Amino acid sequence: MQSLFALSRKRILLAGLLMFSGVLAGLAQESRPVNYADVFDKKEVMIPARDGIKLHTEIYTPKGPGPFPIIFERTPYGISAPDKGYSRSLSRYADMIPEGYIFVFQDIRGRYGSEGQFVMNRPIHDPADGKGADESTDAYDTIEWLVKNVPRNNGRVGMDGISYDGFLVTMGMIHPHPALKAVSEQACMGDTFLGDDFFHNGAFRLSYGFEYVALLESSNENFSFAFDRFDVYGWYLRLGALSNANEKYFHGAIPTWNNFVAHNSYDDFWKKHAVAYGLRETTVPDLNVAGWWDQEDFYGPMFTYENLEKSDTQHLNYLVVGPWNHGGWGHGPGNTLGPIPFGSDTAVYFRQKVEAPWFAYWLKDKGTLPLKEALLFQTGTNIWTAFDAWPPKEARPRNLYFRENGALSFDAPQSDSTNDFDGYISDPAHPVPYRQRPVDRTYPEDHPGSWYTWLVQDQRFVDERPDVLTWQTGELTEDLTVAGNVTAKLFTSTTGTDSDWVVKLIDVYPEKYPQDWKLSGYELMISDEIFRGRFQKSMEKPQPLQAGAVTPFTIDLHTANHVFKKGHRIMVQVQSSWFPLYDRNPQKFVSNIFEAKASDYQTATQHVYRSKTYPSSVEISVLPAGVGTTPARQ
Ligand code: PG9
Repeated sequence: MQSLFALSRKRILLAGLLMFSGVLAGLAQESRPVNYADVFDKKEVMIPARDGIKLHTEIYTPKGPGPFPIIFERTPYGISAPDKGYSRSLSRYADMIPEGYIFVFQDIRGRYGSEGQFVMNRPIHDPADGKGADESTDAYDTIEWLVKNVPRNNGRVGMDGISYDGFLVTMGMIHPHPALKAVSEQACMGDTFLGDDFFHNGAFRLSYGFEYVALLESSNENFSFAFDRFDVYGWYLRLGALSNANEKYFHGAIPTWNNFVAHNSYDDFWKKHAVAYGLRETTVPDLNVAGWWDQEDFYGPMFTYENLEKSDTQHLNYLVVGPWNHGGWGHGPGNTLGPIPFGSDTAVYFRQKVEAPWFAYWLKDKGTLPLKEALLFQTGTNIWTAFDAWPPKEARPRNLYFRENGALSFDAPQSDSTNDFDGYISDPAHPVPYRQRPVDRTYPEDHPGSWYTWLVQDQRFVDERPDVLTWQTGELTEDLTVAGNVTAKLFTSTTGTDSDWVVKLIDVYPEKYPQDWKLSGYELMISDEIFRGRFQKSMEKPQPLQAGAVTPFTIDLHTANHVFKKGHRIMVQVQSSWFPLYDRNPQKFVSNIFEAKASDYQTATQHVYRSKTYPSSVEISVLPAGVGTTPARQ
């Protein structure tokens, strides 16, 4: 999580204390901080799970008479302040503390103060194992203990959490404890092979995967891998073939890295670690929360919402998406992301007008629900919009076709000449950087770090590269509203037998933009994704591509709620590497890329076709003006 790793734990604590060293009345206003000791009685306990493992838990009960509902958050990142002061997690709930809740924070098994063994995204246990325990049963057992043992609780519990903590919320929804009355899963990872932290469509997230597993599995406390340089682009390039990670650094001691090596396709291992494996029905009211520019887990909350919709007969499943990076709604104002302004404090709006009322409604019978179904920030216009369903049924698919001379058009190509393609040479020795260099480490402790905002970086930094193809429209003569699915439909060939395809949908600002000069000509990514060619036919059974053959790829670029404004242009870029976030494809089919040798990496000539027979395009969902979207209450 950004807030956790952007600062060291000691500095997090200091920041928390500085922010909150005042009185209760000032809590909701970040400018008037509070002294937690005046507000809460703190208790530290070890709560037994069904298999006897004890889980380290901190309980913060307000001093008033109560009764109070419980807000429960579980985490692998350590709940306690280093000096045994007040948990860092409290600061996230500043807008809910004045309402009167008992806050409970827990280290999950195998992390920090809890007993047992940590397992990354621990799957649901085999039901045949009567003594089995997992994150779902640990949540259940803890809730059972809390409602029986914590004085002045009102018998209702809510679970909340971002990212890994959000994954733990989704686990809590599986066979939930009857006292669990509402949850908010926020940026949970849904499937780490298909679309979240570790792989996207089978392409391995090298820098993120390497640094994250070192962080979580080197010890039972967070650990920061020591790089010998600031710009890790060069470090990962020098790492060479992926097999060097274990040979030179991990030496087989990092379980999740070993699992990457052992499970290099979408096998049962990944399916069992995915949220959908255990969470098959809507059981408790759930507010799914996602950020349009979440650099870690956008797939997870969107898929979880979509998945739970299928069984949501009681209307318990809701969606909020804002203009945020990973967890960006949980702290700060949310009025900008990098250089992109949003015209209002979107994160404050979420915390005060959505999250706090959500829990007050379900846990305190207070007020009304803050949303009808889906509340989504519309980027480009900077307004909140409300939908009865997401994606909206009223949107119509339209193809933006790749055309000659770098044009992008709603008109399909009519010619079928053998030259109707654009091409480049993809060289694994010179991969395209995914963000502007220097590429600093993922979670730096000593400086702000660019990982958190790379998805909004100006894509002009790769415009001139010969291995990045660009097509764009002319200046739009009227606003174009995109609401719903975005899908790339490519026809490509490669001289190799494996290949990655990266597609980006970009909003190009006018060359002169007096409203905000620094955004003149800015190329802002709206949707993006990568696909590893070996999985073109099957995610389970990777196969070589046929060298030189035109091969279709359908790449889900997820959903967007964006207005391309009059005077802007729409751009699509295609490239074959995004390094070092994604490992380099050897471009020669090998049975396991984690075991590839340096000599397996080779250059390939890539073609992207744009003919009548092979009309590559990006399909967008266009909303007719005034249809389907209502500006939400601000
Ligand atoms: N995105 C983080 C994560 C990584 C891997 C697995 C689960 C979560 C996080 O921020 O917690």
